Amino acid sequence: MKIAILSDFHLGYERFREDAYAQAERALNKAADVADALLIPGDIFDMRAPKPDVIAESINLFRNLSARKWNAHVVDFIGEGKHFTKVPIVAIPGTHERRAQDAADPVDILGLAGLLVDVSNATAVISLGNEKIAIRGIGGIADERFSEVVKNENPVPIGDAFNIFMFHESLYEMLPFNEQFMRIDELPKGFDLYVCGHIHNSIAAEAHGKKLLIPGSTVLTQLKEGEQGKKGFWLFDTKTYSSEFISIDTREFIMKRLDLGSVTDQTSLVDSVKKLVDQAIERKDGVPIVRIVLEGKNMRGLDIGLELNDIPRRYAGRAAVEISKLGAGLSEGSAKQDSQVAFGNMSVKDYGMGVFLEKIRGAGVDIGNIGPAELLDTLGSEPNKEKAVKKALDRLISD
Ligand SMILES: [Mn+2]
Repeated sequence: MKIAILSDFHLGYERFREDAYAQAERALNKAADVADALLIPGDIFDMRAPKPDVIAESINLFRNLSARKWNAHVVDFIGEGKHFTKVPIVAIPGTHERRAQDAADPVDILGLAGLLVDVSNATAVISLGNEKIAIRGIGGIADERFSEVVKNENPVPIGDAFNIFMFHESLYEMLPFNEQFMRIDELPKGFDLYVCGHIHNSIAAEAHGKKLLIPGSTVLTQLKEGEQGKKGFWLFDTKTYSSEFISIDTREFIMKRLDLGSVTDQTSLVDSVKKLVDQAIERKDGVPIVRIVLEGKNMRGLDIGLELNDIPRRYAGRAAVEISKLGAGLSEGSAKQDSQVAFGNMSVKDYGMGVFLEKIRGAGVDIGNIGPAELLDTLGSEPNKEKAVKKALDRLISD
């Protein structure tokens, strides 16, 4: 059976809203052309409560896919929930869609509408001819809880099928900056293939001697150096145990660095930035995204703000220019500005989580097994403040 693995569409992502939709559609259609089944390991949506027009977009996408002729079908479903379609499109919610336990997330909505099969805490069996594949999923959860959930759930392969474990988490081997991230060898054993979302560049690795495939996102979200690579999906063939990365057309992203130490005055700063942007967009189609990172010490006290702010406007229609001053010595040691610069490169959610963790640590509270992310989620799951606090306390005590 040929299986396409595609992930992290981030539908509704404000910054590149049209790209998110167009590139997801391109990837899904191309995947449906060549594969018998589609696996989507999370972050179909960019948020846990997408606006109705984003939900409408997603329904359009998946209804068109469902209307195609599929030879493979979902024939069995074991575990939490139900399946409402036989169309072989199987997904889990990611961290962006994650809500408190028992609350419906937007992937649930697509599952209930019969547009895909949601396998968070379940196994779906897909059959084609006399071949069966079984996909066991665990939806995206807080990183610090994943090892524990895997231990408790103890996902096991089923007999008489090619078994796939699908999840959406940070893995320490790929993101070695948090000790709490899952190690690859902690993944459940005995599966024939491991499929993971969450990480936004495509990776082929190994877990327990089997392939671990991470497709990466179909849209740019972080503007990091690693995102300059091609976007697309993995096509895996169970017959030959081989995989191939199939790329899609996407808006181009080019990142360039400028050493402030080499810049002598205001005019040469502006000229240098423009020169880098011009080089980046030379012979490029469409409107590429260009990020210029200013590095090194600003020894001459150049006023970086004003004149550079005008550059993105000058390139309107030709390039989406972002000039990042992170680590560029703007603050020259001022702690207040440092924290603002750091915040500038962080999502509001991550920043909020940092503040929340700091407060918890400061209060000397042991929150046990529940994990700060789950706790924050529970607190945010109720519009009524008193109810939210009661719910969070209940969880703390029961955990
Ligand atoms: Mn993602």
